[in-house]
Order: sequence, then structure tokens, then C-alpha cells
Amino acid sequence: MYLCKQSWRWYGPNDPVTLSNIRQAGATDIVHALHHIPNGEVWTVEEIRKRQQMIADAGLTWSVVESVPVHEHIKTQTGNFQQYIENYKLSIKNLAECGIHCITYNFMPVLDWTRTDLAYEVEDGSRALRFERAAFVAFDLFILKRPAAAKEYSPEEQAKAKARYDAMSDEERNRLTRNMIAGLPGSEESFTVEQFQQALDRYKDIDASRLRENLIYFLKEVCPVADECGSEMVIHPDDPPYPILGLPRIMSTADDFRKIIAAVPNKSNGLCLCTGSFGVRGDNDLPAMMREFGDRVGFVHLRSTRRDAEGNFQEDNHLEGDVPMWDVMKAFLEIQQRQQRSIPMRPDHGHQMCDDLERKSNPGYSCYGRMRGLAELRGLEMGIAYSLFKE
Ligand code: DNO
Repeated sequence: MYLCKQSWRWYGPNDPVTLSNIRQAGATDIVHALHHIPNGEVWTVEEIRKRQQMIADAGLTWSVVESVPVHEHIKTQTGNFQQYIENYKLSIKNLAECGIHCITYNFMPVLDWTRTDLAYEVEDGSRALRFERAAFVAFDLFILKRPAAAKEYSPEEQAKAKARYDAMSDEERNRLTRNMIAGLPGSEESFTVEQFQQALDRYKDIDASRLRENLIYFLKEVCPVADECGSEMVIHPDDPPYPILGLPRIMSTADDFRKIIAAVPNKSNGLCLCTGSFGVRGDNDLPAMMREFGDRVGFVHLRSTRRDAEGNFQEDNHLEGDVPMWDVMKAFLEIQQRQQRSIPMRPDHGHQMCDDLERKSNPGYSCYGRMRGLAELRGLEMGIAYSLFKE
């Protein structure tokens, strides 16, 4: 019987959640990146080995990279992008030389994941990450003052955002700005408001089809290298899964991924199926996506979101919210039995709860919330696996 490889994202020696905490949470595998290496530079075997040793010394295995970031110049095909692609190929080879074969990346322009509120109080007193549509529109219209923004929102939405903005204190406005552009954990970039507008301007001539062409170009370059190394390049979906701030998004639906694998059928062209990101859209059928893309799913992020009719969503407990976790887990386990291999998953984002409420932690990546998530997911997995697959 093949069970999920239980993994956990660790941000490195400065992560308040230590390797020893992770071991006690019951994970066996680590998801990690060399965040100290500037975006675009080669990850050398020496640097990879140092980290790998530190993780091994704690009794854990570094098996997934999240992420080797894709430089903005590759996404826009400007500047030195060809050199950055060559560097990327070398990083894939070096990681493979160290035995690390699963590489997560995303192709979201400018911003990685985005939330307006990082400490939204839930009824039970824990704190969750939240995306509030009115606050987001208020940021766009009244803080960023993006020139094209007014055309993109209905009069009702604009009025709601205005009321929301007027009611905010300076402190709240600053916090919203920081949440939007200062870079959430794992994002490789952070901006001031002026720098941010300049970064957006670099996409003024890049629409979704152009961005997709650039992704396909990148994959046609790196996938043959990854194939040869026996590695998988797993793309993380857009979060949230639709265009924001006038930027194109091209990895938000099943159809988006179909286009990418049709253009680049290489074995290494894979998916990081993040149920929380895809799950924000009601038209993404997650168990069906798991079944359809099973052979390409190299890594899974398990978390749940709860959305409402106004376009707000927040992170929910792992077994609650809009994600049908039971069906997703069943489909995921079926794939692993069919392929006869264990595929890594990690409990993604957890609420800030218990002692973590008093401690500083990376938003979404505190200890107890994810520990609760992993424990619940492991129980769900065992229940399904032992009732369906045990000989
Ligand atoms: C957020 C994460 C993302 C993810 C990247 C992958 O919590 O899931 O930051 O790591 O998009 O490149």
C-alpha cells in the first residue's frame, strides 16, 4: 500500500518552526528552498549539500524544492532572460546530483500569493489568512491608484471599496499595503508602492496568450534537462486563481494546465496540485483534476478555503470549507496505488492558534495550525487507505 510522503515546508535556519518541531509533528520529508541565493543565480552543489546535511542531521529528508524562482525577465522575456534560463537548467542538474528531483515553481507575474488580511480572527479565536475583495479593490483604487483600475470594477464595487477605504485608519491602510506588496513567506520579491507600479508597467504589453507563450518557451528549454535528470518541474497554480491588478494569469484552471501539457508533453512537465489555490474557484472540480492530471501530479498542497458570493475567501480548517478533502484524498491515494509510488504532500497554511498566537511566525506557516492539519489529513488518509487498499 502506498501512502503519501508527509512533508512540511521549512524556511531555513531562521524559521521559528524548527526541524525538531517538524519531526515531532510527524512529517518525514522537507520542502525547502535556498532563499539566500538571489533570484536567477545558480544553486551550486555545495550550497545544496550544506542544507541537505543540516536537514539530514535532524532525521529528515529534503525531497521537494519550493521554489526555484523563475526570474521576472524569463516571464517577460526581457533583459538577460536566456542566461537566467541557462542558470535554471544548471540548478536542476545540481539538485538532481544531490538526489532532489521535485522542483516547484510558479509563473505568476510580479506577485506570488496575495492576501489582504493575515490575522483574521475566526470564531474559535484562532487567526486565518483572508482575501477581502473590498479591501483589495480599495488598495488598487486608492492606495496604488493604478491608472487603468477604475475601468475594471463595477460602480457598486467601487462604491463599496470607497466606503471600506474611508473607514480604515492610517494603520490599517499601511498594514493592507504591506500585506499586498511586502511579499508573503516564500515570495522572492517585495516592493514599495512606486516600485510596485513600475513592476506592473513591465506587463503592459503582455497579455495572457503572450505570457503563456513565454511559459511554454521556458518549459521547452528546461524540461528536456529535467527529463534527462529524472526530475519533475511542478507548476503551482495562481493564487488567487484569476487575473489581478491588470496582470494576466495563466495557471488558474484545468484548461490552463491542459494547454501547457499539450504544448510541452515532456514527462517532467508536472503539476503541484494546490487544493487551496484552485479551490477558490467554484468551477475547479478538484477530485476530477486529481484524476485527470494524476500522472503529472508530482506534489500536492492540501488546504481548504471558504469563499462567498462577494469574492471574499479565507483559509479554513483542512477538513472544512469548500474543498471536498475526502474525495481529493481518495483520488490522490488511488493514483499512488496505480503508480506504485508515494507522492509528497504537505499540509499547507494553518491557522495561527494556541501558543503560536503569542509568537512571531510566518503568516500561514505557524506550527500548531499545520500540525493540526497534518494530523487530520493523516487520519483521513489512513481511514481511506485501510478501508480501500489494505490486502
Ligand atoms: C504559498 C505558496 C506559494 C508557492 C509558490 C510556488 O503559501 O504555496 O508561495 O510556494 O507559488 O512557486
